[in-house]
Amino acid sequence: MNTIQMPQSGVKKFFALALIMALASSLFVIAPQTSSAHGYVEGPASRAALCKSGQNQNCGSIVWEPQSLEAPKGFPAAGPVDGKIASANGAFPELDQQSATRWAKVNINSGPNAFTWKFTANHRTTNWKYYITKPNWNPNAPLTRNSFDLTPFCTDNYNGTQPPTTYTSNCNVPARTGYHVILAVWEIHDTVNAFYNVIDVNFSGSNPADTQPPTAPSALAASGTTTTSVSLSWNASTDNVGVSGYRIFQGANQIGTVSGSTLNYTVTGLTANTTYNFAVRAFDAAGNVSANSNSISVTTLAPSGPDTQAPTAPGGLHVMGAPTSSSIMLMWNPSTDNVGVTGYRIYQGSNLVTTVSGTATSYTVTGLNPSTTYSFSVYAFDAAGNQSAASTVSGTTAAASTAPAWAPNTAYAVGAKVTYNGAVYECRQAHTSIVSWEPATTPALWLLK
Ligand SMILES: [Cu+2]
Repeated sequence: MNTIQMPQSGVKKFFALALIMALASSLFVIAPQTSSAHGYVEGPASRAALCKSGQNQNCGSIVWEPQSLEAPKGFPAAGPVDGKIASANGAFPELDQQSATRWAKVNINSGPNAFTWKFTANHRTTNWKYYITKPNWNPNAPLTRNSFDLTPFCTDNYNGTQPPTTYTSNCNVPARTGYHVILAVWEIHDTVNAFYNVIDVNFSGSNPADTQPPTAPSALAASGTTTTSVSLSWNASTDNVGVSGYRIFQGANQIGTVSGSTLNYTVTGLTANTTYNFAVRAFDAAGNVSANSNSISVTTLAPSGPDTQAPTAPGGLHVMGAPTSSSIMLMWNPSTDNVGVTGYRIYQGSNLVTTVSGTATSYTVTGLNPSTTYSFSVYAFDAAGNQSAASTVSGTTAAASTAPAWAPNTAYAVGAKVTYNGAVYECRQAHTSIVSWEPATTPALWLLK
């Protein structure tokens, strides 16, 4: 178990720093952010997670939504600007306060560690990456790219598929002593954004590191196979300290996690008459992971008779990110079906806008009017023409922007706003524009608002 070390007093110093930070941040206009929410690191607990649990104080509104630290993807070339890395670009400015004593710390050891994300919407994922501050970083200065070793110590690729609602990366944390900050980045596959979480850690060196992984689970077997599900069971692993849990893999992807005392898992949402491979791995509290169990291949049953069963309604339908003045991005979780989901129909009010494929989980509705509320419905359908019940959500477009259109051969100062392809961008570095430096392709120069 990781323990939490509370911040030491240094109260005077902290308030002086807080005042300076408050004055500094009041110089900037913080744009209201309505981004929807999608996940955070719960173990070792992120700065925002410790705000939610109350171990960090005076955190601002992040206590209600530690899952909302969203900014453009592509760190370190793009992503949140220096000084606003911990707040994912400033929507939660308290998180950018930085001193050796401002934040509670989680004790960890170098070597194998498990990083567990909790997702409120488990979107298709490109990867998770983990960075750590340099050995000689300054814990009393704002976090910048220069604070971090910009080569991630861990990259966990996920190939654009959908993770389970709780997902663990197993990483080797480099050797450090004392207080450091780990930056965990979740890169969403089908949007322009990523989620940025900092974790305040203390390398105590007090516990000898556990580096011995559990034995591999054995005798993995399948039972109760249906057209869309299969039940897996296995024999327990052993470990020098204790088995914390098991991870279930379908092909290369982790599809679920169970506790160390659970020796079975039911896989659902499969497609009929299709072959899948499964394996299970055990892990311990230090994040050591066993070798794979035996792997098994299972073929789901073919449907008998005509298919009359409709897919489930798309779950978790939501508006993703901030709508522009003319577009709204919809996202949902995949429907399941006894045979397979062929596609989704997207309606604006009662009008069919489009049909997308059964593997799509997002669609951007365009051609909308500014400052207008729209109602959208999404239905899943299968190859036999069965259609699910509707999932419905409403969204409101942004006000029409008064910012001028972006143009080449123009001098832009930091903070200047322009419109480009219907979206508003803010200049992050003074420059004179040229053709090929359009805002959409130069994240180092322009921040999508
Ligand atoms: Cu989303």
